[in-house]
Amino acid sequence: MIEKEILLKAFRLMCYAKSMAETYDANRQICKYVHSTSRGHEAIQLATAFHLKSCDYVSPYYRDESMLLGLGYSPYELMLQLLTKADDPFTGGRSYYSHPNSKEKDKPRIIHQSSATGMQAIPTTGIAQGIQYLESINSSLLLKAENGELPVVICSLGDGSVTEGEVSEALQFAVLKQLPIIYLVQDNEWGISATAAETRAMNAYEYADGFKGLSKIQIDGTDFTHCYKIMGNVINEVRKSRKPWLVHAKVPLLNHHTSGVRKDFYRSEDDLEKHAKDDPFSKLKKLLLENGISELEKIETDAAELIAADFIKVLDSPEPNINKAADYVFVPTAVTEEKGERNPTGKEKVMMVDAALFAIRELMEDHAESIFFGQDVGRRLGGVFREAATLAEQFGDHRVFNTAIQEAYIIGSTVGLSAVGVKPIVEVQFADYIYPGFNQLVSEISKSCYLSCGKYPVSTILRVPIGAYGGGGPYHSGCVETTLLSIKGIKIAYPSNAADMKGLMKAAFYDGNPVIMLEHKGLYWSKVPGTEEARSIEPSRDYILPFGKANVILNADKSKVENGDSCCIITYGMGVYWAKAAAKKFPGQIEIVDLRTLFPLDEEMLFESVKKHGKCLVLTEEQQNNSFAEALAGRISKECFKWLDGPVEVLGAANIPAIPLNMNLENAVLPNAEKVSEKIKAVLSF
Ligand SMILES: Cc1ncc(C[n+]2csc(CCOP(=O)(O)OP(=O)(O)O)c2C)c(N)n1
Repeated sequence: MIEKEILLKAFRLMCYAKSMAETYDANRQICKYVHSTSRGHEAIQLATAFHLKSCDYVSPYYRDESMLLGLGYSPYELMLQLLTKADDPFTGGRSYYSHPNSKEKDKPRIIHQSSATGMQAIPTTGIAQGIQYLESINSSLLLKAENGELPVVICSLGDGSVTEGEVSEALQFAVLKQLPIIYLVQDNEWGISATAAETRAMNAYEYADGFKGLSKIQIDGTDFTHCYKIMGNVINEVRKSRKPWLVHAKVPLLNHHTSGVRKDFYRSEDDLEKHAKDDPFSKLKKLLLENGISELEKIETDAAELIAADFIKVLDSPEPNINKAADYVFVPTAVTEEKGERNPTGKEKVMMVDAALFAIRELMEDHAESIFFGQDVGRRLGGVFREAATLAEQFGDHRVFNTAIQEAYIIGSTVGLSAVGVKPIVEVQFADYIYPGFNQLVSEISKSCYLSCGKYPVSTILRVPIGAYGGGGPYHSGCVETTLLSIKGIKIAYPSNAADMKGLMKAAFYDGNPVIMLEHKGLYWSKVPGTEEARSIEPSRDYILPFGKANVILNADKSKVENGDSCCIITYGMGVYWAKAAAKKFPGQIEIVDLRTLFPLDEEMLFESVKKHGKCLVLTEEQQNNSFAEALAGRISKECFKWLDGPVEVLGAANIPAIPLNMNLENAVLPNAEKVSEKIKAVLSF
């Protein structure tokens, strides 16, 4: 029998949840931001929370309000988020009710929680992956309970979200690697207005059969004592066995889907009655009464009084400071100055692909917490471009390994890995295949630092081989920087030579924020004619190049500048080499600025260059219309208007959906030195 104290605590917290739901409904005009309550789900949520320790990690979903109460958050704290107040301990008024994140030392950790259903499965599985790695290297970064017990991870999901593809990637990885994680699925048979019968051929418990090595159990999520016992057993088991479990808890949905989507819009009387019969609150109350526990009424009245008083207190609490609305997009980076030797004597020239490889090798030598994974980067091949060659041999398969074809997992898992202190360097094989992982970049990675008010920046490097390299065709030549730059909250480097690659890779590693390294395949080996200078002397081990520092690759003659007979070309990546080749026809007239990083962008240097020449061409490999290059040209026009002799010109690839395979067709659609020369002529004529 469970101790009376625990039963009474559960009852008190259920009273809170009930009173909170009633208060929110009675004050609909005030509780104007969309919110869901946990009514119907309280028993399984409280039972789970009660067994967690401060070394554990949990990802509650938007209906897990009772879980938060069970973890020790007060109604007052939760309501601060409901009403988006400055003191909302999770997001400072930036996100919805029951969207927590926390690093409080006396409670389980919670990474940033998004509203995108099911999308927490991959980041949360990444936590378990990180914990497993820290265990494998006996790392001091691993959080343990006071008695030395190991942490477990809980990923909480609504049943409707389990049908999403990303959940399957997470489950697949968890069973493959046998991670210490529990997927807790709360099944109320509704997904807003869609019924279980309409949307799935099997429930989560049946679905779990498809994942070999996933232990599972189905429970009545309305019976607190049952839930408490089962969750205790499962959590204990995972604490010891370090293996994945799925718990499928059946629950009713007693309140509205959300404050905005109300139950009476679409649920029948019969359905509401059926669900009401399983109210976990009434069940626990009945049990307590049957056991002669009499203080229940007082607990109920006290709870109602507390919620009413706290609600008023929250209403009176301060609003967020609007001057801080743009804080915490990034955490500050320590890398602000170029340091080390860029051209050490006695060193050989290296190819750009090797500069990347050597940078990563040095970083992994210096940092046991860093790991590198992606498709085919493991021991057997070392990357399809040999960009990871020999790393697995040197560092072992636990640090450098192949993954399945799971771009969402590769990218999204870095959220969890980074949260536990692992430093993930990951790769998608081709820029063209970043899209399956794009959701994780947008929904999770980019927003994590901002919405956790700096508690959970995602410190990771994503390597992305990019660009056309001669006959790569429609699915192996694409450029994606404009799409990526539409996301705020990530940094993007696009080096054009080996020295920059090494220095920027080091800066990316020490940045503390998510960084994407766009690595041009045509420059990797300098095989494309005219790109020999992408090879450079290998900089020293301590060489580091901060983000946001553009580089003047070619200077114009002073006399030409003074005569108004010069122009600047703002470019990056392969554009640098097209510009260089074209510039040969205009001796002394061209300044070439290599941006090196696209975000942050060295606006100061590029505006200075434009102002000096009064004439400017922005050159990109991307399809031109609506590209980053066009946006930049617009910004330059605005900032440098008074200094310009004519419009800022842009040259990019033809506006077609893909790079054709046939090399003549490819040449026809991409910029090249001749096309750049034509543009320069036009620009110089202003
Ligand atoms: C990726 C995504 N698609 C759609 C939505 C809109 N949406 C919010 S809740 C919900 C239903 C989720 O049902 P379930 O997972 O069963 O959880 P429940 O609300 O029933 O507890 C949907 C479709 C969303 N938040 N995220």
